[in-house]
Amino acid sequence: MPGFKADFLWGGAVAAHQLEGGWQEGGKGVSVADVMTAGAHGIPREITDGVLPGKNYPNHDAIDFYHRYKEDIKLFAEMGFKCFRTSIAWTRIFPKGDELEPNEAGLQFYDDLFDECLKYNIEPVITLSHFEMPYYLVTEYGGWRNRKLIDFFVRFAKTVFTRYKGKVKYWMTFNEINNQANYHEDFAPFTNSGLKYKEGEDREPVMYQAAHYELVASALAVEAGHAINPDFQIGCMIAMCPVYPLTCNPDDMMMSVSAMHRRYWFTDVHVRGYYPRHLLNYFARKGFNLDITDEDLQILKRGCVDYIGFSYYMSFATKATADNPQLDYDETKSLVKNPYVKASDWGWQIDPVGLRYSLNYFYDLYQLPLFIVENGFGAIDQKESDGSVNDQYRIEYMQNHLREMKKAVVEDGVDLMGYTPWGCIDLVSAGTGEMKKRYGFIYVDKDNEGNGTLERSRKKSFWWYQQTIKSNGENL
Ligand code: P53
Repeated sequence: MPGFKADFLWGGAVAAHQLEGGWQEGGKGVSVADVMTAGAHGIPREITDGVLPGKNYPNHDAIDFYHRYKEDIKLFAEMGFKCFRTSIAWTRIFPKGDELEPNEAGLQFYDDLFDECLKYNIEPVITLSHFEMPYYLVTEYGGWRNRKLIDFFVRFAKTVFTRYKGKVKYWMTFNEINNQANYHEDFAPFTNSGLKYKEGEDREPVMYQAAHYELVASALAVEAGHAINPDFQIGCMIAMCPVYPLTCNPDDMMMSVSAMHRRYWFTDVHVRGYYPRHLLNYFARKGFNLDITDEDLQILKRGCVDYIGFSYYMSFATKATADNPQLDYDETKSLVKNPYVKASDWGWQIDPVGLRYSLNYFYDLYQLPLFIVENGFGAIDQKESDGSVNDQYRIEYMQNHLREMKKAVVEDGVDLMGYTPWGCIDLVSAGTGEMKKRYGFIYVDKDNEGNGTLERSRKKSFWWYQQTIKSNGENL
């Protein structure tokens, strides 16, 4: 039976702000991640007005990858990584975001980091904006509610495309751009788009406006990137949580279609270069008057992505209710528990079949190469007295997902480029700011309060993943 391609990109994924630390080193500016405190499951992270004394900001030091990347990449190489997904912290390159000239120390850091990867034949896979835009752009410009952000982002993109055109081939523009479909909570609008809502403001059109500017900026970046190096592969990055109908009641099925429309129209624009009709009709019904120019619509057509990068952790479920005849989707109210699957300690529903479903969903719709750029199990790990971590539950989670991924490739014929599990080394959780929600194959000695030696050690899953890569998935 055929398996994965010979050049399948096995690797791991992280994001700059969740592991680098060094938040004030090398001329780095303050990012949106630097003003978020630590929360927990059910306790949202606080977004403070700047960096305040006496608060715990876990991203400031993170796991000190900024100083330890050589040691960490060596461990990735030992596992056999073919690629390593990380992001470039925008604030290392343009500390405030609106400068005309980049910060050389920041550029040099990523030169060194990419050289270290290439030394082991590990391909860097780079996200341009992963929840870490300059905080200055929030306070001075209102974040992505401001059209000026397009120019700032494109300048940043062109700068790094040009600088690393011989070192990086695989890129993504905006991490999980569709998280902000959940605009009722503060986290996603802030981390995606630097949006701080005003009291009583109608949040929804602001989100659509910000997302539109980002999609235009993404398209301009794709166009510029292809001109800088025609070999570049530039993708989008979508948070894929398929929304199932709770039952086969036709109304539940239509509610699921509506929910999928609200969460995944972003992919349509990235891939096809135009807005789906259902969304334009929705804007009209809601009376949203958005700044979308004819020139923008031309740009979207010119900057279609080369592949679809996506994260997959869980599936959702929804049902129709009598008080919602228009099937409007509100992520804080419309989701129900799926009785057929279990959930993690953080309430994330574990659904390996949903990964096969997601791969088929994307491939049926778009026929573009797919890249699973995040997947994994956030769990509490117990370090034994001999220093080992027996994370069999993580191995099981991944094995079950990889088996479904393999069926999608071998049986369903999906074109899959690679697989980079999230947090291949323990790092700061995006959603909660915790250290104890661990994803890694590599354990990092640090706790929620910031105590620990930062020492790295191999978990049981390290050896399992090493074997998986070595056999190109034959051992699954
Ligand atoms: P944490 C929500 C739903 C799906 C993925 O998340 C998400 C989120 C945001 O929390 O984020 C992605 O750390 C994101 C990573 C993040 C990872 O999933 O909350 O791209 O930055 O760390 C896992 O457990």
